[in-house]
Amino acid sequence: MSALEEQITAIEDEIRNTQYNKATQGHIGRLRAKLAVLRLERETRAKGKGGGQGYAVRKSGHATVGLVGYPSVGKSTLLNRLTAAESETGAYDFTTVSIIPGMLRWGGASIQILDMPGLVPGASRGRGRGREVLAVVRSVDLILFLIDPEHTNLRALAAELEGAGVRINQRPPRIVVQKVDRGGLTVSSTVRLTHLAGGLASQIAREFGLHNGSIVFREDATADQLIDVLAGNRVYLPAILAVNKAELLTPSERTRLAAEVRPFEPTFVSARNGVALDTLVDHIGAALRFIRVYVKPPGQPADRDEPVILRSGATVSSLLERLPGDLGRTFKAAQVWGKSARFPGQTVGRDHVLSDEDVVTVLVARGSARVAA
Ligand SMILES: Nc1nc2c(ncn2[C@@H]2O[C@H](COP(=O)(O)OP(=O)(O)O)[C@@H](O)[C@H]2O)c(=O)[nH]1
Ligand SMILES: [Mg+2]
Repeated sequence: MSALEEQITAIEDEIRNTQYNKATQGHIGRLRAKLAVLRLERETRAKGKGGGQGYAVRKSGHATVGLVGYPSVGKSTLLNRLTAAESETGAYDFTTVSIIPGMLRWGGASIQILDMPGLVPGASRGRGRGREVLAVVRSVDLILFLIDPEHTNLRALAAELEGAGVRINQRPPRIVVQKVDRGGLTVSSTVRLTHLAGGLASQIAREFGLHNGSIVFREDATADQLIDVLAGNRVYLPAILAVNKAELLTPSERTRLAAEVRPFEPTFVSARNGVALDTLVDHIGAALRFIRVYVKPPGQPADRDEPVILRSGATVSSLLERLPGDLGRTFKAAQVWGKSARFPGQTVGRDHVLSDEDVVTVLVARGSARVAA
């Protein structure tokens, strides 16, 4: 074991063996910060050695879903059932050694599903090509966890993702950090801090080498949340859960399993028998939060037959990227009718956030071709 690995293990052990309470919360917070810094160092070294490169997966479609689960739970079977992909299946572990994509249609949107090699404990530390798989997981739009009656340890699976900097069903902490050259460190907050009182926030910041600058808390954040912001390489992804091989479970076993995995609300499916797959696809579609936007050329009716599919939170800019022509350059303004408009036909700029079923007219600068799409 390298000296770095030894330090990491020692701190992990100490955290595990320290009872968390008011008296120890500061100590544990500092240990967690030290650990996060050492893990970042490990990442940097792994990248330098050519590890963590990730698989070359071409993203296509309106969104990408990563199928994440232990080996043999039926990920490849499910992918083959949902899409036209041909992913190898087998009754033994490690069948899927590369990442297989498949495409699914849902309400006018095409959704790419990636069958990942099964995650094994220790993946985030590099076991079983774990680092490469996790690098791909970081780039998806939605995680679909798949478990089966034999592999129900969702917590351990989630922990591997956590270790790779993925935050599941959380929003980014409302903490703003700014770094400057001199003048010391100021910590302020708009709310009372209960987890990071008494100088703990600045102690944690120092572990990350932040000695000059400011930290502003807009929520009562935990040490882990501050560490996430300081580490800076976290991704925040939505996730849903399906339980495969559900035909093997009695109703009461289902109820018990559902209670175990809360707050997830699992969809019970049988990939092999094709049971409840439509329900699962609907859950995937809903979780991706698509919106439909209709383009209306000036002076003409909107094209209601072919909406442009975007993700919730998309702006006029995201729409421009999806339309033919060089609208990013020639764009002047847009007019919007629908839920996102304050009044019908409101004139907006590129940063305007669109809503489902908005109608949009794109206006281009004089001299360029007038009309969008
Ligand atoms: N009983 C049962 N077995 C299934 C189901 N789906 C897949 N399997 C079996 O589980 C084994 C592993 O499937 P595979 O798709 O290769 O799993 P992966 O390693 O997660 O990709 C195979 O023998 C499948 O036939 C299911 O719904 N019910
Ligand atoms: Mg497989």
